[in-house]
Amino acid sequence: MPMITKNIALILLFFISGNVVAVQGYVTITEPWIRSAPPNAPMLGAFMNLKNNSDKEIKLVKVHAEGFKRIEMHRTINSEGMMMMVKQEYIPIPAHELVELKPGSWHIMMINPDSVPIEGSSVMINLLFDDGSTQMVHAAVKSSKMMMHNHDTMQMNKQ
Ligand SMILES: [Cu+2]
Repeated sequence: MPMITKNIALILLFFISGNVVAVQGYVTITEPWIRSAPPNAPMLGAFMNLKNNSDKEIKLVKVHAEGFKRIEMHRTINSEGMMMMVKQEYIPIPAHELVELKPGSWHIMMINPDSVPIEGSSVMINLLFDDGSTQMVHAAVKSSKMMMHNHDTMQMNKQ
């Protein structure tokens, strides 16, 4: 019983602090979000920060969410001046490093939604890592303008 109480306390703590969404295993996930898209969009990009707190590389190997036909891991690369998305078997998170899934870089591609989630809603995403740990995050659906305030290239959108 004391163990369960402790876990509940931890969960509450992370709920209250808001920013840190999940701390289990060796990967800390923060700021999960999905870029809002038109109602007929065939796919949506999901983004988050993955911090590896361990001494070994950890790979994100599988992503699942209800209501999507298929979910892939992608990386956007510049190939002779053309930006293109390339499907990845996994997303590597080097020891002690932070990998930012963000537009134009690594991202999760959520393909063929039953219905495109509306802005302001959230989608539960399950992540499986190669150390056997799984995590669940609630990704808020937002426009990219709202979420890019940290990035220099999007400073012009700030009021
Ligand atoms: Cu993609």
